[in-house]
Amino acid sequence: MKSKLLKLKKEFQAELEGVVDLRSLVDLKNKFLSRKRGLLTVALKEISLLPVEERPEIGKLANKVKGFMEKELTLRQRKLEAEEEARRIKEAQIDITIPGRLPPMGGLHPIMLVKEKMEKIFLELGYTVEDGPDIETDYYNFVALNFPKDHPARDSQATFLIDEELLLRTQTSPVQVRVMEKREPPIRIIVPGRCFRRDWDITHTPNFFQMEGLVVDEGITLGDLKGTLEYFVRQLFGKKTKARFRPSFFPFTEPSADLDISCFHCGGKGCRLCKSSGWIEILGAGMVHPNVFKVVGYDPERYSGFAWGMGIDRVALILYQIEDARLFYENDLRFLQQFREII
Ligand code: 2NM
Repeated sequence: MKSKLLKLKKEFQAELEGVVDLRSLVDLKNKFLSRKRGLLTVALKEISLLPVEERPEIGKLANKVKGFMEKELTLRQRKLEAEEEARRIKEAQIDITIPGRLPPMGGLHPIMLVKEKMEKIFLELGYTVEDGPDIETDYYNFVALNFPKDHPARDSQATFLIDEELLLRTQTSPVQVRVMEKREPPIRIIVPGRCFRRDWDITHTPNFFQMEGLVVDEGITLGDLKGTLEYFVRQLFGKKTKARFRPSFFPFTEPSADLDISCFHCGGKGCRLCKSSGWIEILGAGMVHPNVFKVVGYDPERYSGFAWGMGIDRVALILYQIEDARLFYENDLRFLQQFREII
């Protein structure tokens, strides 16, 4: 029995040499120590068949062999696990010298690019930027701006009405009214912002951006209006741009004018952009109507002023020569990504 135990120990040691991974280690453990058929387990059970006087010595030896096997198995298991961990780390090792993959970069929407360009021109002239609510009252959007009760713009066909009183603003001019109510002249402001009209075709979307401006002080003349807006279009479209004013009509200005610029694409010779006319309409403007001043409590005898308004979407269409205004609101990345670097 003694030699059998020693033989088992030798056999175990020899086989342990051949163990290269955790799986063969488990096999080895089962072969010798499995609770039912393990070779040592079976040998231990045989001890009870020995004569009583031999049992203590053999039992002691058997327990020593068992302890030895268990200890060796544990040590080997730790070693194999450490090796495997080291291998995994090595395989997963990150090469920190490889250049990183850039995260997708966002950029400004073309309408915002144009808005910022326009704002910069007026900020340099000392104007401030104002804003106000998208949802307006009939009073600020129409009444205060001298629209007659039956004006076509007040029709539900043209305007998004919320109820009797509220609507989505159709221009940003209600903000100018609110500013004039709160402040005394001199006023020198621009008002970019979202506007809403019930339109949807290649040059109109129901949601669009407008930039309006207002100057009020003593002694402001049509000459100031012309000088300011000519300077503005030259800054925006280039020094060679010519401007021409045509008589027009708005309820809130008198006199009123539309401003055309010479086509910056063909230089005025006539092309697709200017529809062969050589001129492109850019904005509407005029001297603020005395009725508007009365509404906000300014004395029209003392103060005069000019105001203008233009579509930012429209300017973006013209500047970037885009075919269809609806592209601005479809959020197709193939379209938007083309503007990433234009500033
Ligand atoms: C335009 C054209 C002409 C305008 C007038 C005013 C106000 F509030 F002062 F009366 N704000 N904006 C104005 C004048 C707007 O848009 C085409």
